[in-house]
Amino acid sequence: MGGKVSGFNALITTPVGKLLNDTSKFLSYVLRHEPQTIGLILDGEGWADIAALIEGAKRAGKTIDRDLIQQVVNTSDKKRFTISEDGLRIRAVQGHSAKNVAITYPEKVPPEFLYHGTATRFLGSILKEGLRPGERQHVHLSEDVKTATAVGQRYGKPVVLKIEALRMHQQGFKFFQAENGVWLVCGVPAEQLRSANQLFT
Ligand code: HQG
Repeated sequence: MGGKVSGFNALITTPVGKLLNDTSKFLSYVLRHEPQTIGLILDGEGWADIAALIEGAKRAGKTIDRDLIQQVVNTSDKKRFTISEDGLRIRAVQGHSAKNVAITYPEKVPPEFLYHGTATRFLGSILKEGLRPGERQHVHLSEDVKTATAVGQRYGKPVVLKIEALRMHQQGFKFFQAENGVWLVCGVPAEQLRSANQLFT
């Protein structure tokens, strides 16, 4: 899907902003989705060796170094990446589609409501089938309407669904929260969405 490669909201009009944005997209691609395209291996928790990442990028014709990686990590608007304490490894904190990655997220009790931003053109299907993770491993939910609207905007005219998260949790659904605050759930059944009956456009 179009949102598979993630952007970066820095000042992309400046050369430095553009470099950071391009590198962020590249890191999202290899650390979430297609590590094998540069011969990189992610472990089950999503970690990649930074030296191997730099080498793999070089072989693919992309010059990146530790400083640039660190800058992207520090300035990522959504805090997409983390570097390990020993400084040797990096991972994307959520959003994976790579099949061998299954990050152990802390299970948490969600707030009463969470929000999912999507495009109006997906609504018919979503209200029929519920929210599905698609190519990713989880459905992503936000704590506020503003963030969810920005997420939905990536695919067209945004619409935000209000999810009765606490009620779902009480019914046995497991909720997780990634380090960057994004809430994750395996899916949201259509009944939950219809009963909440709350749309923000
Ligand atoms: C939609 C960004 C039809 C779903 C964001 C979404 C997020 C359905 C799209 C993160 C459906 C999947 C994830 C159904 C779900 N029928 N469409 N039954 N169920 N959909 O990109 O949540 O910038 O995989 O509504 O901030 O948009 O990458 O998920 O529109 O946290 O760091 O299918 O990506 O972060 O799209 O975004 P995505 P998402 P980054």
